[in-house]
Amino acid sequence: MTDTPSLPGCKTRPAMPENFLWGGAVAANQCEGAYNAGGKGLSTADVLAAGSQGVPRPYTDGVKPGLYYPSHGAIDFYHRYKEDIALFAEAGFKCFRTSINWTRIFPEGDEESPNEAGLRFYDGLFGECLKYGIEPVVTISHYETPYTLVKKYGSWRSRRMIEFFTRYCEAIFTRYKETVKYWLTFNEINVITLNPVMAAGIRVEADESFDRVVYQAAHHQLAASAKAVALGREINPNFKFGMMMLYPPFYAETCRPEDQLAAMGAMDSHYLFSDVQVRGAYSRKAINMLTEKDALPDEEAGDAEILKNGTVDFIGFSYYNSNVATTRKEAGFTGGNMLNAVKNPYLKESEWGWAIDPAGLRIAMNNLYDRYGVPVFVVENGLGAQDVVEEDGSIRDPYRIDYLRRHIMAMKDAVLTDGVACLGYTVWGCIDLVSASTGEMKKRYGLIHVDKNDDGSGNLGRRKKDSFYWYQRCINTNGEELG
Ligand code: BGP
Repeated sequence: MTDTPSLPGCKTRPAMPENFLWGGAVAANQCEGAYNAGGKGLSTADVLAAGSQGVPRPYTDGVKPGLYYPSHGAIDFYHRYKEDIALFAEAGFKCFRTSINWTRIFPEGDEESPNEAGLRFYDGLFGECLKYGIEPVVTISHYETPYTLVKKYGSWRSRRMIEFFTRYCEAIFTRYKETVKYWLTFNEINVITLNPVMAAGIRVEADESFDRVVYQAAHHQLAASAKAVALGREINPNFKFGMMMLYPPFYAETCRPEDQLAAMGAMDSHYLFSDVQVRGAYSRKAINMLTEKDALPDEEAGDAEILKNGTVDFIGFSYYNSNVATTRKEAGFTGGNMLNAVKNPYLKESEWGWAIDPAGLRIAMNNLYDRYGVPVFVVENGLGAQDVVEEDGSIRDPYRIDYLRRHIMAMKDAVLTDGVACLGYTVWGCIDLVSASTGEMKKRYGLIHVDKNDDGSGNLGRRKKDSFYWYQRCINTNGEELG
């Protein structure tokens, strides 16, 4: 396994910033459960049945009897958040990233006014964080869309979604304007081109142009995000808005110029999103690429203005694995977050085939900061692995500690040596939760173990893993003690 190669140069800072936001991250649909409590409506996540490694999750037309839907119960964070946040506080979290379940606030999505019970739930949740001095970092839309909006309007295919999303944002910005400062609009907004079902509740039919459908829907999300940012700043000028993208650094497989061009092209398809959200307009290359694909989205008069007025303050991104660009036809593939990756012979892989590459995180941070000059925020990073509960109840997870240690060291290199401005770092799935891609529980990311299995069995008991204590020490020493 390669370690982060050292770059020449000297440290630009002696230590991590004092206000660095160490913490953990989850998504509502992967942990809350209680899918129909408090008047909550059905979301796209609630009609995604369980899959497994290599077996896609069935996206069903409503809830079908006989199928297991992991979001319905998840880890019951809805009823246990007080106990869980107390554990996050014990670990020393400075921030906690979670999302709001849109369908708790607008159960159908197109109502005129919000559901008070849903709003009250998040009053309690954010209040509990603040009680311990934990800053909430809130994703507005994390892989769940009101299912009624899918049925009635075709989800993000429809421009009307901008109006529904804006109404939802107005309700939460107004309600939480004193409790939440950091907002991320859409989780991994670039994933709409890789997994439109998960990201937007859109199933592209065989007789449709995939590119036309997804880039049109993406345009609606980009406009909705920009409108939300502008609206949020009116409601509270102190809000800080971030975009959130999946960032897969692509390495050219060889120094053949064609491979270099392939790597550049692969990255450009992701930068399309960050260019719009950070710079406020589609880039020249994006317009060329979309024109070539015959997928230039229909825009309305005023859209350019909307995008320009709703640029973000920082870039949140997820990082799990790097990828390889090649022009070779016979290249072998392995797993990866949302997109399969070409195998990199220099890297080991997780049990789910995702390449483990700490240096890629340093590269990602540098690339983003060099390109845009706004702070970055590592809002997802972690290792999905199977854990064993020992007879005495302990959970030894040196593999997870090793993964986190090496990624945090790489992040520190980016901050301390390369001078990248970074707001914080949140371990993905700080408490075990449902895997987004497979619906499994056994793919565990947590520092805290939850007694819940793939078939829904388990008593939901929480247990601290070894990695919990390791991360606690890391946070307590502001990233100094990683041994
Ligand atoms: C990201 C998602 C998360 C999360 C994570 C790990 O793409 O934003 O929701 O689940 O990946 O992926 P998985 O759960 O598939 O292992």
